[in-house]
Amino acid sequence: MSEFRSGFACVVGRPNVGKSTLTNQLVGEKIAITSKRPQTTRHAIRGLVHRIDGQLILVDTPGVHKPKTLLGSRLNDVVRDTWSEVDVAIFCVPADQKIGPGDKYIAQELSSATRKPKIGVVTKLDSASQADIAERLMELDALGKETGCDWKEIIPISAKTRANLDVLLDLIIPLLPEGPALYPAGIFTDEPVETMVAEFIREAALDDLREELPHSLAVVVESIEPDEERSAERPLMRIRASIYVERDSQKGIIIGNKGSKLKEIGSISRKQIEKLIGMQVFLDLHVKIAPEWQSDPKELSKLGF
Ligand SMILES: Nc1nc2c(ncn2[C@@H]2O[C@H](COP(=O)(O)OP(=O)(O)OP(=O)(O)O)[C@@H](O)[C@H]2O)c(=O)[nH]1
Ligand SMILES: [Mg+2]
Repeated sequence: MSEFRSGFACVVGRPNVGKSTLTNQLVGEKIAITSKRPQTTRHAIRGLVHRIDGQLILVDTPGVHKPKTLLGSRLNDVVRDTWSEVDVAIFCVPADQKIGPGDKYIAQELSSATRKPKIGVVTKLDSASQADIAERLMELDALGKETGCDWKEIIPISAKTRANLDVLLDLIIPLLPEGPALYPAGIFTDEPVETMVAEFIREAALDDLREELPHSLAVVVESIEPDEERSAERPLMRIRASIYVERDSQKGIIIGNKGSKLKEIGSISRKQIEKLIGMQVFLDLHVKIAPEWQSDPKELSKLGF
């Protein structure tokens, strides 16, 4: 019988190509928030895949892009730091868009950053025609040769329909070093509860937002405390969180007409938070302004970047 393997694989690519959706599907739990807007993920998120033949620690990363703000360049740095630490890199391009200069830039950087094995993945298989998928696979093959990425394998997948997800895992596990499990069974992520709560709130707020507003949002959990007046049979967690925006006009959008938008953000995220912590939650949300926080080093560090 072959030895048990364990190690790290990062998921990289341009914004919005489906990295977080893929990570969640491989892990089998929602650990990373997703949205139809680009630049959703803002930190490296570890997710665990437990198998009989090995343990894979997936690292979902922010989409690499041309930065317009200090936040953007810090996010790109997060990705570069991750490349050098993993055993395998999973490079994603979407089936429904031609490979372009953004993908080439990332592949070149990845190639010079690490000599570790790389897998080329065409995502969103369900959203493209057979002809488009074939074209994308050929483009990805050519990109690998051009940039020196030298893909170990190239595979089309769909996180939505789960097509080829097990095949992808079968390709990754043998590339990990032999060794014992690094995390106990039953754990899906090492993200702190505060971070997951803040992210669920941000995801609920992102829904339906237009133009630059998604980028202007940040969420900070101020406190998580059990309600002392509740009995042990009916516990309640009180969570206080702040949603930051950059301008007064944005504050109005997040609060909505008579508070309707804020109420909706609360009720959508509360369901996910209750599932996460396994008890009833009272969510106290406040909207605050941090002018130009995406480009202000002091504000960025206050917000955890
Ligand atoms: N049709 C289809 N849509 C998908 C699939 N995977 C992801 N998407 C959609 O693509 C959009 C972006 O998905 P994310 O997983 O947030 O993308 P990401 O690469 O993590 O984006 P950033 O965090 O911004 O870098 C969302 O609207 C997803 O629902 C898929 O397999 N099929
Ligand atoms: Mg993401």
